[in-house]
Amino acid sequence: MRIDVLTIFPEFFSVLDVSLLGKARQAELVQANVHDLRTWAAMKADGTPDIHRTVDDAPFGGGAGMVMKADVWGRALDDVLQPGGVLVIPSPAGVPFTQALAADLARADQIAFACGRYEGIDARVAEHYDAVGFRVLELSLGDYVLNGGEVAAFAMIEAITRLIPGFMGNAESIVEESHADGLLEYPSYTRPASWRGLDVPDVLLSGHHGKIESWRREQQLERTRIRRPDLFADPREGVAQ
Ligand code: JQB
Repeated sequence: MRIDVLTIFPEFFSVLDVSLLGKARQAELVQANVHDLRTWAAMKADGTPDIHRTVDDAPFGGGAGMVMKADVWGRALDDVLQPGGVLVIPSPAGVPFTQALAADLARADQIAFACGRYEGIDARVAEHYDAVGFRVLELSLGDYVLNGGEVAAFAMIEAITRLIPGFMGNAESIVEESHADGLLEYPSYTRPASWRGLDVPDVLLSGHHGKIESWRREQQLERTRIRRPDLFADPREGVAQ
């Protein structure tokens, strides 16, 4: 898989090298390229030089803040997007990013992340790349407001790359974890069996695999019911298969 990140803060992604993605990169399962959007802001839409490398302008219709310019994004994405590539635009107004989408995107040949700032990217950018045949996804990391797309893109990259076939040694550890079956994880414990007066549940020390399995399922159901009633209503919501 090839990942391209376009951002006015390329230095933010230096931590990609030391994160889990570092391993996938070493195994040559992922090629990650981080681009400074201002590379494509050296000239204005009319072809004259822009010494300020401007990436934003005032919104049509008025209002607070600035909007990222379509012409700058267009030049950048024309250079970076490969045929068949997926364009992901993190946005607080996007559809929710889920485990199902992560699993889907783990099969892509290329994902280009367009990280906006200010009040976001001129809406015609998504519209254009959709119109010319690319898969364009405006995705939200969650229902809270960030200052830009970078943190969201980073989280999505981690969620996607760890699902690339061959990335983790142990396929079971992915199947068993949170959200793989639409329920929250059961609680986990390790030694010591007693700590600060708190004991590990007896069943886990019993060696009775059937009882352990049903206890864990019970814990998953109870946790999900209490903490995530939205998932409990339809446990397979947001899950691939
Ligand atoms: C600019 C972003 C997010 C990208 C995701 C999430 O665009 C805005 N609109 C209102 C308030 C703040 C912004 C700032 N902003 C680009 C941009 C926010 C993504 C974002 C996001 N994905 N919250 N915020 N879950």
